Amino acid sequence: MLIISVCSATIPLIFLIIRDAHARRSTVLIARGHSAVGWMMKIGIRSIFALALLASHSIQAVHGLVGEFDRLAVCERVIDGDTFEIVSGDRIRLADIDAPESYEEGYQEAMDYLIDLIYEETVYLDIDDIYETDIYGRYVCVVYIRHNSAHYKNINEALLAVGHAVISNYYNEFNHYNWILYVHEDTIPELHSILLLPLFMLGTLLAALICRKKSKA
Ligand SMILES: [Ca+2]
Ligand SMILES: [Ca+2]
Ligand SMILES: [Ca+2]
Repeated sequence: MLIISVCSATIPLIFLIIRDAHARRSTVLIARGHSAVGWMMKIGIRSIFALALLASHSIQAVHGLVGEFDRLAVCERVIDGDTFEIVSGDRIRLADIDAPESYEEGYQEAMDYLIDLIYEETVYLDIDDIYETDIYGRYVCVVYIRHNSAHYKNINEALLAVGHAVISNYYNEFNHYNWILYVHEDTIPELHSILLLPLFMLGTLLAALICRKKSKA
């Protein structure tokens, strides 16, 4: 997801730079009275890029608020109340929470609760975009499951809500103050990103074609 965000922000930027270099040449032509239409096109293309940049930054701002789905997986084994394994063998550590260890009170209850929620279920993983894994190589995630036709359930928040885990905040992309137990699917920005990416590609391609056509003229 981070890659998509970076691309969405940088592709329009790169073309802005290319476009600017091209525009300097056009300005010389305009000054010589060669192209009045060129100046109009220059303004139009710049507007498109400005909108694209604005949209890409909006997506990134939204990411920080409500989360995203970086990966789909199936839970194969629950290790304790805050750690589980997916079918690929990767381990998932629930971000910013802590459930009791095997020698602590409440260990079994927390683990049983997590088993009830996710064992052999499809899980939607929002992986930490900053570090991705912790020092043990476990993916640090906020985990979601399908709750109903319109909502996902935030598992990290669910464990907190029933008291099987406590906040243990680390530096990562997540802020537990923003978590809500049931997230409406329309607020998951991944869906918007999927729609927006082809628009960026189309806009970029269009601009490249216009630049090329004008260069030939
Ligand atoms: Ca723990
Ligand atoms: Ca993420
Ligand atoms: Ca955090």
